[in-house]
Amino acid sequence: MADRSYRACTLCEATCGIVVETERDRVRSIRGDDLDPFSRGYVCPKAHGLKGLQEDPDRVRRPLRRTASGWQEIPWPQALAEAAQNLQRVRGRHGAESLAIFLGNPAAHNLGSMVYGRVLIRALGSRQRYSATSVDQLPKMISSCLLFGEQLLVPVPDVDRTDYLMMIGANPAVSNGSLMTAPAMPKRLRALRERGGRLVVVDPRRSETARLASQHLPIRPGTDALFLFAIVRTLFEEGLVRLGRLEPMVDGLETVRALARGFAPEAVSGRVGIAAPAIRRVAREIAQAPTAACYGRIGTCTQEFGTLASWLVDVVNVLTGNLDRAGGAMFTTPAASFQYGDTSRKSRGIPYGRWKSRVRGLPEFGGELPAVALAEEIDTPGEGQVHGLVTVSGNPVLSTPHGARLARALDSLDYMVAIDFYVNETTRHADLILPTTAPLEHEHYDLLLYNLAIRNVAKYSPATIAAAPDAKHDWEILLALAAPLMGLPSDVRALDDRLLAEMVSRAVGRPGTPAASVDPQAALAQLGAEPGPARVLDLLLRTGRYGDGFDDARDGLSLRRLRAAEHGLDLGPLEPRLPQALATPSGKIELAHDLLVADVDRLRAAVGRPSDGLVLVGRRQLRSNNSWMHNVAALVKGPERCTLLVHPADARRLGIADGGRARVSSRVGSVEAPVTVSDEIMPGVVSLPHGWGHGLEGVRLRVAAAHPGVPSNFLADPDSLDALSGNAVLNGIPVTVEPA
Ligand SMILES: Nc1nc2c(c(=O)[nH]1)N[C@H]1C(S)=C(S)[C@@H](COP(=O)(O)OP(=O)(O)OC[C@H]3O[C@@H](n4cnc5c(=O)[nH]c(N)nc54)[C@H](O)[C@@H]3O)O[C@H]1N2
Ligand SMILES: Nc1nc2c(c(=O)[nH]1)N[C@H]1C(S)=C(S)[C@@H](COP(=O)(O)OP(=O)(O)OC[C@H]3O[C@@H](n4cnc5c(=O)[nH]c(N)nc54)[C@H](O)[C@@H]3O)O[C@H]1N2
Ligand code: SF4
Ligand SMILES: [Mo]
Repeated sequence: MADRSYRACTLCEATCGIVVETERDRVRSIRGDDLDPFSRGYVCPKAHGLKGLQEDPDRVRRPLRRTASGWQEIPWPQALAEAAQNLQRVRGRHGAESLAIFLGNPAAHNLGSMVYGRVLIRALGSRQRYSATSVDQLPKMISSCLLFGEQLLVPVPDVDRTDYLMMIGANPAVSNGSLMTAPAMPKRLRALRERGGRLVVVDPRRSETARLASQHLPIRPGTDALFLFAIVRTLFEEGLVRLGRLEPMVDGLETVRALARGFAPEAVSGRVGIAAPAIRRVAREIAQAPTAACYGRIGTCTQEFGTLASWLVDVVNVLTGNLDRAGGAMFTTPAASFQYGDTSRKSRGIPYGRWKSRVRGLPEFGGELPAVALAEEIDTPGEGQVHGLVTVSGNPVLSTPHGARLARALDSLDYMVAIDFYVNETTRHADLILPTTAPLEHEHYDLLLYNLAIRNVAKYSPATIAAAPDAKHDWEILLALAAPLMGLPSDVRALDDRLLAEMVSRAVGRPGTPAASVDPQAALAQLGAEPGPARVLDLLLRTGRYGDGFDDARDGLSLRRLRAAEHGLDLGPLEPRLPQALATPSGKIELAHDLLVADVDRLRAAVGRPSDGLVLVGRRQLRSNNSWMHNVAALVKGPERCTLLVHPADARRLGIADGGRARVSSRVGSVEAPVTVSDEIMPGVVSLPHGWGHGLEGVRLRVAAAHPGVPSNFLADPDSLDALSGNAVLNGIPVTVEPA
């Protein structure tokens, strides 16, 4: 008899509900869960890939230690002891700042890492902290922090109710959405059109989303801030600014008006590649639509003016009165969150630039340094040089700029430990690989993504498959490494009890929450003795916005209630949260923070700049997931996907043909890829997907090795960044292309 388990897919941000049928702990089938109130049966082909991942013979299942003759399996107690000893040895010899950590994307999709990643970070006690954030959404987090006072207070488009959606630098028909948790985006976008709404897509490529749109505006990469400023300027010039109920909440309006003067549509149009009348038309349409939302994603972040572009997206939402109203761009009210209602944050100021990176002086944000600095911090000698590294679910050799240099730097480390279940382009450099359980083997809750969902939702996923008796979850490994670094006995259970007590004392007794009058000891007792992230989740649920406040008789959320709702809970449409949610020093929306205003000079200088020539952008593909899942046969079969997309006019000029091969070169590297000629990409722009390049020596991915592709980030230049945030430029990289 088959068992059936209902859970969320954890591969991307859409959180689709899936039904997994198993028999004796083997997956029989995976399909969309029709009864999930949020995804209603929708899944993409990657969900089924979870079966391939579960069964993958290349997946590492026991700790691997590097030896002169190759990888050697060692028992867990020995592996954890060795890791702790070596990290302490490096710290003893070179100081706390010599240890670095890189947290990759799946850490944001893993409950254990979300809860305990910060514990290992604290235990390392180093400022050398890196993550995928700075090759992704960092500019949006800074912009939200400046505008609203909180980095996770990111507005999401109210997709299901809006009349007008402008999407800039996002392709949710393929990515299934980002900083916008919304399963079944293709269906939601079609529904928007069917109810008479308009979808405008601003993208250098006629993407899969652009094909669903009312209008596609091809834009020259990296010029979104100019485009958006021209819209802002038009709104002011044509008297279209209507703050509505936001009026008393906004500070800095006149500064924005003054700044926008230099960016008339006619002045920027040549650089942006969109005609001035088209820019004006979009501005009028947004202002005049009953409701509208402007949404920018990775194309607006991973570029030279990422923070300005991210900020201007919300400036447009504010100026048109669409922020925080139904059908506009709204804030989620999550059921469980480390941030929600934490009023103590309000006075802390902007966590930006409190320290700088050692080699290049790049600013910290939220305690992290930009990923573009990691390689130089390892390979540049001197006081504070990085000698030891922990990676957690990250593959920075493929995912961050100039991967070839990073790969060399990793080899020069004194010690590296990777928490990951594959020997891939990054972990092949480790001295020790500590494998974790696979997604179906651990319980889950989207603590992060449900802060950004387009409806208020909550869903708990139980473990579907029992992990092997000697397998370890991310959280167990994180705590096992943290304890000795904190000078504590390596007793995961004791450390977890201690951490929980700290969290409880912070979470209960806060005025205005359901647990305002709860006694910490009583709360601790109710959370039980079982260590791990589940009881932390229970704490956050019960003390959160919809919580039962530790009163079983009350009609509120607890983990027990959530578990009983096995398909997940819909807690309703988004509701206005301003001004209460604002956490800025002034308590207002700070529309023109000094840091942003100062950066506008840099943008102004770009208006008259000559074109960069041919530039490279990325593209996501439905069956890929960043740099992994390429070892699942069903997801890589078929024609080669890692191809260079070239416009026919460019192909003619360059002498390259569809199906031929081309050499693409940038300041830092060169790769050779097959060519696809198509007018879906605009002239002057070429595109390569990222996350490929599995042909590197030492990678143990047998399926991926047969479809290796090329590492596009060997072309990305670590010197090219959004100066304000330090975020990498991954789109708009100047390249030359020639026949290979
Ligand atoms: N050129 C270019 N570069 C990009 C991007 C782009 O658009 N263009 N996108 C950027 C973005 S948005 C991101 S988020 C980054 C992603 O880049 P990274 O953060 O480096 O992450 P991934 O490439 O997804 O690699 C994930 C790793 O985690 C492992 N893993 C998966 N699940 C788990 C788990 O539960 N536990 C543990 N311990 N390990 C696990 C996988 O085996 C894999 O090694 O790439 C960035 N790089
Ligand atoms: N199938 C699949 N889904 C994924 C992922 C995956 O790897 N594969 N990764 C997940 C992750 S980690 C993330 S962060 C999200 C990202 O989700 P999205 O932000 O939707 O990312 P992309 O699909 O890369 O779409 C970015 C678009 O920006 C365009 N673009 C490039 N440069 C510019 C520019 O300068 N200006 C403008 N306006 N547009 C530009 C590109 O042509 C592309 O169409 O996707 C997630 N979902
Ligand atoms: S869109 Fe695909 S990968 Fe993303 S959560 Fe849904 S099924 Fe998983
Ligand atoms: Mo990402």
